[in-house]
Amino acid sequence: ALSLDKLNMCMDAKHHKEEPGPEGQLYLQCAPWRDNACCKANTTEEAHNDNSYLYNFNWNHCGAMSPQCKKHFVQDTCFYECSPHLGPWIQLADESWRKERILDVPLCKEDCESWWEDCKNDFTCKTNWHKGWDWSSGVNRCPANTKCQKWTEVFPTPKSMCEQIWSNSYLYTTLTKDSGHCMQLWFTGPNPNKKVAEYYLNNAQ
Ligand code: FOL
Repeated sequence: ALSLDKLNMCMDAKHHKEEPGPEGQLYLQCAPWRDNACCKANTTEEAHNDNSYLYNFNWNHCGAMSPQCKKHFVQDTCFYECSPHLGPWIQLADESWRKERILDVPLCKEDCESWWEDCKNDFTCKTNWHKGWDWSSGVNRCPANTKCQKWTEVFPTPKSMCEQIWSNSYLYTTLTKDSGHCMQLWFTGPNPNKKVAEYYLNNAQ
């Protein structure tokens, strides 16, 4: 947040570094960010654990989340904690646990759709996973006024899931990875999102 460089900065949130930089040992699914990251190695290890200390968040709040669904939440955590190219979408947040958040990051269609496809046989009780949980046990449980439902009842479309689950962190788009105009959760090699951030900075949304 101290940075004036919107193309290379970290948000002021719970676990982010002040400034991005290389991290040799980023864990498994977070390894693609190792050349330049806002996360520390221990954050990326924790990101792969259930009920991790990052947010004490329980993916298994409606029975065990399937492994194919969980891998997308791990990837989302890597993207959220590690990305140094979210500057154009960083906003002040009015929340106890972070000063800044991301809003309306244009997500590539493939990443949103494969996430929803891999989760569509899972269950959840809430559309917004940021707010309104029962934390009395230390991890989030479904609040009393809710019931576990099929994923597709709670999130009828990929767009509804990608936009609602984290309070509009993401904007659903029909842009594909090859457009260069949407952000990718899944990539190998050099981070393709730097050019995307550059595009949106120059074309002031
Ligand atoms: N991924 C993305 N893409 N964007 C995000 O904003 C994001 N945020 C988290 C994880 N991955 C993300 C953090 N998740 C609570 C719940 C979830 C969470 C962080 C904190 C939580 O404590 N909720 C309380 C309200 C807390 C408060 O606002 O003071 C609750 O009522 O359930």
